Amino acid sequence: MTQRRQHKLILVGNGGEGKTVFIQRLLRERFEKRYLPTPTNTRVYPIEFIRNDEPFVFNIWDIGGQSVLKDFTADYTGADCAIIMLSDNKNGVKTLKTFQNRINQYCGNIPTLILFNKCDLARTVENYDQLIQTENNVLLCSAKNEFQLESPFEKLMDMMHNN
Ligand SMILES: Nc1nc2c(ncn2[C@@H]2O[C@H](COP(=O)(O)OP(=O)(O)OP(=O)(O)O)[C@@H](O)[C@H]2O)c(=O)[nH]1
Ligand SMILES: [Mg+2]
Repeated sequence: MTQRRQHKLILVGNGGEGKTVFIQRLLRERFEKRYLPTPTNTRVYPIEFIRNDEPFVFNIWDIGGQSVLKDFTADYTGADCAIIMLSDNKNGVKTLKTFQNRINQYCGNIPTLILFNKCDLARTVENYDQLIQTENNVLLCSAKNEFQLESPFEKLMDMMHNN
């Protein structure tokens, strides 16, 4: 019998980078223009992909970025992969190390992708160009334009396979 592979994926980043809207677009919902900060109760979205003809389920934990100063670390427990979302905000790049350290501290050395959302904005592409000089596993997407919404998961599956 085929086993469904279940993985806990934490989606983290500063408030307003587009984490929730990105998930909504993956789920084929309309683009939400307003910024509605995710409240303190983290929501989990199971999303299934097919890998080598077998189901591969990411349970995506959408962790509100406004809560970064609160003790949200309980949500990190047991994650086996992570996406740190950045976008046009320069502060996001500055706080990247904070998220990386936090993930290392609570989850160990799990496969972690840095995803620049809002690549429809020039400032995002500038931030991306700067970061790829020093970091590996960095991708661009746009939740607004539905550009590369699934590639991050293909990449993560590759990273997990090679881990
Ligand atoms: N231009 C542009 N705007 C986007 C894109 N994705 C999201 N946004 C906008 O970014 C804002 C924040 O989106 P959210 O998804 O709520 O951000 P978040 O990261 O979940 O924020 P927190 O829940 O506070 O952590 C909204 O106004 C969205 O319309 C994108 O690809 N391009
Ligand atoms: Mg949110």
